[in-house]
Amino acid sequence: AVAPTLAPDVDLSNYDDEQVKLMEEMCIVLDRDDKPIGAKSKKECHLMTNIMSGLLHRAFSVFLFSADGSKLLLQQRASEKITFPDAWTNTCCSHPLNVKDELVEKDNLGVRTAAQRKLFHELGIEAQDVPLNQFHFLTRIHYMAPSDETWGEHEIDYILFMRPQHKELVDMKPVANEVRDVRWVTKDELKVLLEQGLTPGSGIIVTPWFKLICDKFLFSWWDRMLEEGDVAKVARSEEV
Ligand code: DMA
Ligand code: MN
Repeated sequence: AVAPTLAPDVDLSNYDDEQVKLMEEMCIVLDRDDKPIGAKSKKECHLMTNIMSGLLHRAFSVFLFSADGSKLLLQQRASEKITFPDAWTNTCCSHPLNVKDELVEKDNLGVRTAAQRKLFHELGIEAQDVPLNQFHFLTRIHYMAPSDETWGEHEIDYILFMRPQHKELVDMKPVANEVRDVRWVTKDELKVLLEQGLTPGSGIIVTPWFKLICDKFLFSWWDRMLEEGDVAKVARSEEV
């Protein structure tokens, strides 16, 4: 059973109405072995007070590539986001919710279903352009990171790659209170962005999970994807 958590009356009145409403979504609460043990609101899951007492939830991070694999789609989070506003990050991140479709564990179907839902919700990418069977699961990472004194993340994050082949760059229509900007970057352009993220005064912020994934895995996986010519092969060798 999940321990009770505090939901103190944090003042959300200065935030975007839609972002506040999304704090009512029910996330999947996990034990240390990634086993679902219950559900808590997105608000409860992202309060540092609860995170400090060990509350952990399930998440995903999508990396969407161009058809030739040379470019990765990045987003800059909207200023309206309650956690990590204005930070540059991978294509799309969010949480599978505590609903039947998104709890399915076989072949990570629940996580892939949530990823397809959020690519449309944040970036206006049509489901038919990002079919469920083209998401490739690479690995999971367990991490914790504060955003400010009140909010933060503590997740087991499922990393998904996709490289759709039907056109060079997928069509999108970013949603203003989710995404401030988007950019397709090459490996070298990404390295410059990460350097800027480390340079005080550059005005560039990079999310902690994206930085972690870049530091640990992304560039070697990206190289292998191009060598193999097939993202599925990289995924099969990486699965845990
Ligand atoms: C949460 O992403 C997931 C990770 C991996 C940090 P998010 O804050 O973008 O979630 P949402 O889009 O649901 O607000
Ligand atoms: Mn989260």
